[in-house]
Amino acid sequence: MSLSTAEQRLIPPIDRIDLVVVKLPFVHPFGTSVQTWTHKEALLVRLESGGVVAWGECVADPDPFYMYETTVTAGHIIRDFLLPLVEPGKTLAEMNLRFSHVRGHGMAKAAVENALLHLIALQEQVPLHELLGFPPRRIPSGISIGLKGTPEELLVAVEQAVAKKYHRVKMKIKKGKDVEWVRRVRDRFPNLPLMVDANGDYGLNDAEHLKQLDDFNLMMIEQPLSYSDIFEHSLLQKSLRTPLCLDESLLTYADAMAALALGACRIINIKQGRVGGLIESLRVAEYAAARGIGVWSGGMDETGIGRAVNIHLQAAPAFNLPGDTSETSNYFHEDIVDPPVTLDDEGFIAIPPGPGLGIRVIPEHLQRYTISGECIRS
Ligand code: OSB
Ligand code: MG
Repeated sequence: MSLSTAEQRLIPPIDRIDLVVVKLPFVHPFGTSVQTWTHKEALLVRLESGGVVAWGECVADPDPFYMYETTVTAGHIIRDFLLPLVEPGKTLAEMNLRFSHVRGHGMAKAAVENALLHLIALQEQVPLHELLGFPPRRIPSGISIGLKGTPEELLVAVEQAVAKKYHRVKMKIKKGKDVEWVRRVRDRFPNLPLMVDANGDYGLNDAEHLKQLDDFNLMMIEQPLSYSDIFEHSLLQKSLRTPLCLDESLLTYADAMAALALGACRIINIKQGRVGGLIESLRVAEYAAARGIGVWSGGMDETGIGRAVNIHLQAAPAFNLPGDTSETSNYFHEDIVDPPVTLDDEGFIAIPPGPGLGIRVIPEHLQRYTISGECIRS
């Protein structure tokens, strides 16, 4: 399998490692049932090797409201437990085996793995998707629209997304902002590929209420029940026609196996950071896709570094549904990388060409949005 080629790559000697935290204001607040974020704060891993500089973005938020990891816990785990396991001359497969000694903390692991894969791709002068084993393809776009104050505001946002030709639109829901809000969008856009994401706001005792969503021909309902549940989703799925999609509940390959075996979902959202990196994501994606499960790449409102990683990952054919990768302008007035992500006139995203991620970190922008920096090794 092509995947093994990336796993068998050797870790290069590393001259310098920095952990940098950036904080960028969002164009508009991003509301979910668990938190409203006004900024993207992200921990970046910077590697320097033989004059080549590579980056990995940790997808953890500064708070533990989506997932238990935070930028601070990720810094701690990376500095004190993961980097000591990164040994030049060993393969990435060996590194991942060592990383498995650290329980959980997939976002921290992914940040290190992403940076190393970026470094290796740059040194070999190949695009990341090629290092992972996949030829380029146009990536169908999707957008995640946060909770709004009124249904009218939501309709404006959906209208803008439709005009951009996004291949599917996801709207966040929570108790009190669900069935009627979906009805409003559906009435206005009867044929739009539409889905909802509850970020775990409901319980199994809301099953009758959620059943009403079956009337709207939704592509899926993402994570209706608890972030830590798989079993109850399998009960809920039996009572709904609409496919369920798991996000928060799937932290590992074993979680995905359990979810599929129980029939807890028909679709999975893979956030490469949540499952511990690109190599692990491809294992999970290929496992699920081979069993007829819909697979797509989620997002964490990443800066241009993490966004580029998600785009390269989606070159893999196992990602068989449009994901949550939307245009840079949907998040930031100004990003830390060039070029920004844009859609073509058919709503596709081109994989940025060139070695590595195909993007350039803009030093002045990086400096403008950096809130802390720490050199770990030099
Ligand atoms: O549940 O998918 C989610 C963003 C932050 C935390 C959780 C989620 C999201 C998104 C946005 O839905 C995805 C994106 O646009 O990157
Ligand atoms: Mg989600």
